[in-house]
Order: sequence, then C-alpha cells, then structure tokens
Amino acid sequence: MKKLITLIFLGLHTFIQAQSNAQNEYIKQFLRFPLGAAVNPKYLSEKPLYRSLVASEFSSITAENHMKMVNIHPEKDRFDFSKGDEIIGFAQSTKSRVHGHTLVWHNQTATWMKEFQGDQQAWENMLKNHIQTVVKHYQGQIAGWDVVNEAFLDDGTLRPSIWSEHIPDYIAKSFVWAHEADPRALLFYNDYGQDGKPKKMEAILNMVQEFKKRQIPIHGLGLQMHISIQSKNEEIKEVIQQSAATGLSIHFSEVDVAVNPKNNPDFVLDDQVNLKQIEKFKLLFSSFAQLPASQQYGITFWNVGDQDSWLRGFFKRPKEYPLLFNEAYQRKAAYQEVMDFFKKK
Ligand code: 9MR
Repeated sequence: MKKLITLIFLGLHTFIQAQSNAQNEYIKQFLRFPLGAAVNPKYLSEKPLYRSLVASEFSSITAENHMKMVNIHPEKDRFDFSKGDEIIGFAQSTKSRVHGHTLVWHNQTATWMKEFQGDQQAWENMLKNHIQTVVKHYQGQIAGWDVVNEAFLDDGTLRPSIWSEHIPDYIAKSFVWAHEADPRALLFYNDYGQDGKPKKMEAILNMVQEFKKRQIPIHGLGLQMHISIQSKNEEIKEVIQQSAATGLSIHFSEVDVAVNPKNNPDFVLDDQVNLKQIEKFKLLFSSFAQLPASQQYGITFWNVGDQDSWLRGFFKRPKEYPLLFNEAYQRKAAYQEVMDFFKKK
C-alpha cells in the first residue's frame, strides 16, 4: 500500500514537473530571430494577462495603430507621442525590440492632411516634416520602420492616394527622408496579399531593383501574411522566395491565419480546422527559418489573443480564431507544434 502511494505521488510529481517545465519554455527561446506582436496600449494597461503574455512570449513589439498618422500627428502643428512612448517604455522594460509602423499609408491619415492645400513643394514639405519628426523622436529606440505601407494595387499599379496624387515619386522620397532622420534605422516597404497576385509582387520587386540602381535606402520587405487556411502553400512559398532573392531583410510583419474567411455565422472550430491552421503556422515558421540568418528580421503576429484580432474588431467577424493564443490567452495546440519544430532543429 505504502509503495503504491509512493508511486502515485512520484507519478503526480513528475506530471506536475512536466507541466511547469512546459510553461517555462517559450517559443522565443528556440528562435534565432525575434518573435513579435502588434499591441494595443489600452490592453497593455487594462488587461494584466495580455500584458504578461506580451512580456513573456514576445521579443519584438509593433504598435498596431498608435504610430500611424491619424494618432501620432492629429493636427498640423501637433504631434501626439504619448501612446507610442508608452509602448516604447513597455518594450524597454521587457527588453523587446520595437518595430515602427507606419510612416506613410493611404489609410488612417489625419483629417487635416486630407484637407491640406498647397503646391507640390508644400506637400513634400508636409510629408517630409511628418516623417522626419516621427523618426527623429524615436531615433535609437526603433530598430526598423515600415516607411511606406500598401502602395500598390493587386494589378501592380500605384494605389491612388493623397500621396501619389500630390507627390511624384513619393515612395522613394519617403525612404530618403526617413534615412536622413535616422541613418541607423532599417527601412521597410510593407504590403499584404502578394501570394497569388503576381502583378503586385512584380511591382514590389521592380521597385526594389529600381531603388538599388538609384541608391535609394531600402533595407527590408514586410510581407504582412494576413493569410487563411485556404491560402495556397505554393503561392506563399513563391513570394517568400522572390522577396528573399532581393537580399533584403524579411519581416512577416502582421501574421494571422483566418479560419473562417467567409464569416460563416454557423462556423464551428473543430479539429480539422485546427489542423489546417497548424499546418499554415508551421509553413510560415519553417519557411522563415530557411532564410539566411542575415535576412531574418522576424515574425510578428497581428495582436495576441483571438479576441484582440482586427478580424473581429475591424471586420466584425466574431467567429474568427486567427492567432497563436485563444480567448483565455492560453497557448493553442499550434504553439506547441511550432515550439517542437524549433526544439528539434
Ligand atoms: O489592425 C488595425 C486595425 O485596428 C485598424 O482599425 C485598421 C485600420 O485600417 O488597421 C489595422 O491594421 C492594418 C495595418 O496597419 C496595415 N495592414 C493591414 C492591417 C489590418 O487592416
């Protein structure tokens, strides 16, 4: 009897030990590149679990919204760095890198910018002042910037925006201005949906070639990777390979894997769907791991728990589960799979 109790006790002890070991291991420990999350400062201050997860699981932080024009430069003569600074302070306290998102975008511009009147020179001065004030404010604290975001349409043409309308060659100019403000920051062009859109991908690659010829400072490509379980593996692999062939740093900058892309109200998250999502996470991580180390800027998830995802908030898709952590901020099965993959390497 005594022996039996001892055995049960030992078994239990080993079990508890294994559980706590598992919780003491983090994917980021096994990676040779940073693992990032886009964050919302409100959640960082109001949700303790969110805060501790960002601190323990991630080694790079991107502001999901608070370094964009509308928030950081709300009026012509007023910048608001308060939330961005909060994020930087948090990152410093957890020794995380900060990635800057984003200096120039057609979306989330400030109202005063949309109403701005002036000739080409005035527009250039306005954008240059925006870029350089923000980049200088964070000089030395931000490793890399998404300088221009989503400038091309799926057919490879330049996206119409206030920037393309008023400033010829605005993409190249933006990179030059950012580089002048912080010559040590890595400068990225960031875009989504290159997979299956060969014209868009071609436009990005042509831009990189042209910038190299003209000696425009560009150091990296952000592939947002807002993909779904229906995305085609071959198309994803192809755009990774094409991007890497430029020799620039590569950032999977806004990863999420949608499981219910058509927003079916009767959708049920079952084992089959979970397996498909795991397969996509593994594809992203394994492809990234194969890149030359010097090109591995990192993999960043577009927020932390499923309920924090823009697919639920912005797109109002309540039955969407696109991230690595569930609604209770617990690791999903995919987490363990990815960690095991890197542990074996
Ligand atoms: O996740 C962001 C969401 O909270 C905002 O409402 C939205 C506004 O368009 O922007 C989202 O982030 C976008 C990112 O800045 C650029 N790539 C696409 C992202 C998802 O829309």
